Amino acid sequence: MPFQKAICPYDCPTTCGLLVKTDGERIVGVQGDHDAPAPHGKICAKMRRYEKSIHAPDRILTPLTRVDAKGSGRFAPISWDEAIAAIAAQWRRALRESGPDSILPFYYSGVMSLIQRNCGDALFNRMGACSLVKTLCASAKGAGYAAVVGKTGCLDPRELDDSDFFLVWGANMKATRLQGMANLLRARKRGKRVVLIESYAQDMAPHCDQVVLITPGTDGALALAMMHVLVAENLADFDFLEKESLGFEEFKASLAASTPLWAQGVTGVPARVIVALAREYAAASAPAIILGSGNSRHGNGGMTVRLITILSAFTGAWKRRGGGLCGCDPGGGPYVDARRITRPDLRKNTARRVNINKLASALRPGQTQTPIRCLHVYASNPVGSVCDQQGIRRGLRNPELFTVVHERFMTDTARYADIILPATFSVEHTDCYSSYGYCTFGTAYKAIPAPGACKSNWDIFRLLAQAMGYTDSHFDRGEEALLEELLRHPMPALQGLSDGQRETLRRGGLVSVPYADHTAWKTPSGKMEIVNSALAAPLPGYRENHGGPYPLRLIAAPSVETLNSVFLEREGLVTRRGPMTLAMHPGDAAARGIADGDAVTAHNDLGEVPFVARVTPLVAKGAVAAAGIFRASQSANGNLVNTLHHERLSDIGEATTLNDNTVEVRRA
Ligand SMILES: Nc1nc2c(c(=O)[nH]1)N[C@H]1C(S)=C(S)[C@@H](COP(=O)(O)OP(=O)(O)OC[C@H]3O[C@@H](n4cnc5c(=O)[nH]c(N)nc54)[C@H](O)[C@@H]3O)O[C@H]1N2
Ligand SMILES: Nc1nc2c(c(=O)[nH]1)N[C@H]1C(S)=C(S)[C@@H](COP(=O)(O)OP(=O)(O)OC[C@H]3O[C@@H](n4cnc5c(=O)[nH]c(N)nc54)[C@H](O)[C@@H]3O)O[C@H]1N2
Ligand code: SF4
Ligand SMILES: [Mo]
Repeated sequence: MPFQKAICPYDCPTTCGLLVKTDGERIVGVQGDHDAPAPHGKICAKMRRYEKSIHAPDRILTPLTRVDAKGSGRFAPISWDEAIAAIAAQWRRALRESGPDSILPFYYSGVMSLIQRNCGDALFNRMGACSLVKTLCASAKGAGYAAVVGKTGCLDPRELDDSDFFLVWGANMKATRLQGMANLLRARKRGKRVVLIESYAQDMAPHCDQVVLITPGTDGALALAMMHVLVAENLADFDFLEKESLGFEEFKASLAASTPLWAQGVTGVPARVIVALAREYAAASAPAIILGSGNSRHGNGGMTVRLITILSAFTGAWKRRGGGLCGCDPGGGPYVDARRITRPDLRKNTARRVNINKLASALRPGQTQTPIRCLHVYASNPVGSVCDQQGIRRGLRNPELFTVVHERFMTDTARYADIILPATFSVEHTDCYSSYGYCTFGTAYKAIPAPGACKSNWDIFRLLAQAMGYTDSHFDRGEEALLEELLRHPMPALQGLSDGQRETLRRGGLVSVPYADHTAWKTPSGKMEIVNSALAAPLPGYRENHGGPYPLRLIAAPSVETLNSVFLEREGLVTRRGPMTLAMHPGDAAARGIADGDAVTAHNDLGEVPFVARVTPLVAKGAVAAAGIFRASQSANGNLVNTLHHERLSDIGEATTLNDNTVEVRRA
């Protein structure tokens, strides 16, 4: 039985290379691809049995039409012709009666390969429909980083073996960074220290030498106090900062007030720990800060990342291999010209922008703006992943709204669809992949036929374009032709590939792309912009997050066993993960008469969510943490943690603030 190269399609910075064994019809085995540059043949437990997802008994195999109330999950099979005609008829009516602002395409990160993820844009650009502002993940992190260093690449993860000290800052690497975890384990074996700065350290504590628990949303104050110590004790690289940055003198003066004692009051981290941490950081030659995305998902998230980025350069670590900030954009990309997929040139109007985090508001009836009449969801499960779950459900129940969902499973969003279209798995379509964590790019070709009537996102959008009478030749081409075009017109970052690497891409597989140039600041001023006059707050400083009136700060954390809503079809993984838990500090639990394992209810002004309490000293005092996205059927009242998330956006980057909500918790 032959093996074929494939690539993990999910929203994970590792983008592992896979080898899939087929019998021509089905996938019968999956393993890591040892030729892949990252992570050299390792894959996580979730993907080791990928075939169980692909051939799951509850997979949706035909188009479906709703036969009962919205949300009931009761559907009957229909043909593709019927489904496409019904959708086109609804769109035509909405366009005629309410205009293109009434049609909202909605997608996020279910599939991360470039064509299948982005291909709907071409159709909706041609239609003139709303444009979704896709900031559900780490846009505040990206904006905060870019505010200081522009497009300069961050510390390349391929250098981590040269780092001599690790500050894992709000990153659950065990869940989210498989390859970086290998660097960390090697480093510890060689006696290098790893310090974790976390609000919820359950998974990472065993892999670190020291755990610093911090009140969620206050990391900026810790970074400031560390820089205060570096200046006060003459440990900063003043030469480097004066020569390479804009605004260092002004910033240095402002640091006087950010004493460790002040930061202790804000962060809950003892002042002596802050001082020791700053000294240890300065004593390292090439310290690596590995920055997760959790602390950017706050009202002050962009500012927090600005401050941590400045700290990462404060001792001149950026000059040395292995030193600096890892986990932002390693630079070099983009590798292919995405406009060839999304076709912004097909749009003739100015798009109505709808922020993904404000879906509940967009669907709320009785607004001044044009009501959304048609919602088209693909590669996303907003009922589980987007804030204000109850608001979204109210919107989806509106009988005036026509909802289409492309899916592989009956998700909590699909249950509200009028029509469901059966989507493919990665091994059933062709595409290219660009890793967002490691500097790799790859291609993977269809390995098995799609089962039943399943079709890829692009094939579905091509049918819809045809039904709408859009005759642009773009919609005539299959994904193979589109991929060929992308590879024929590589962006500069892919132009330096060797003949062997180009052959790998032609046949399927991943290549390690050339190192980006990290030596010159790619900012408007050509310097590192500590003070950035283009921002509303040019001089960085501590800002409070949104917070709220309830006593406990709620954060949502990734789960090792699942990946957002992906893998919820896998009974083994879901069973190992267990019930919906809420981690609480022993002091906070005792104050409420809560013991480990108790049924509890978390509530705020948006609603109530049932959990099982996990009482642990590995969560910061005053914080509660809910890991993973679940199915509504696993919740006693059907509500998931995103019931408790507000729509509020971050300071810069228009991003989610899903870690910035407050709740009260009581025994159920
Ligand atoms: N197994 C698994 N893999 C995944 C995912 C998953 O859910 N499970 N998710 C995928 C996705 S979508 C992404 S974006 C990536 C990255 O996924 P992310 O969800 O961004 O995960 P991390 O970057 O590891 O960072 C999250 C960490 O931030 C912590 N945190 C939250 N708020 C704060 C705070 O204010 N301060 C500090 N110091 N810590 C805080 C949380 O406790 C958590 O450990 O991983 C991807 N890979
Ligand atoms: N409570 C809580 N909320 C979160 C997070 C959290 O950790 N906790 N994480 C946040 C983050 S970082 C992110 S990135 C977002 C992710 O939010 P979403 O982008 O909504 O991702 P998922 O919830 O995983 O839903 C993706 C869906 O896409 C489907 N899918 C997979 N492949 C394909 C395909 O090829 N075609 C089609 N049509 N569908 C496909 C899957 O079956 C799945 O149901 O959620 C955010 N929300
Ligand atoms: S989910 Fe992440 S770690 Fe697992 S195989 Fe995919 S890319 Fe690799
Ligand atoms: Mo994400």
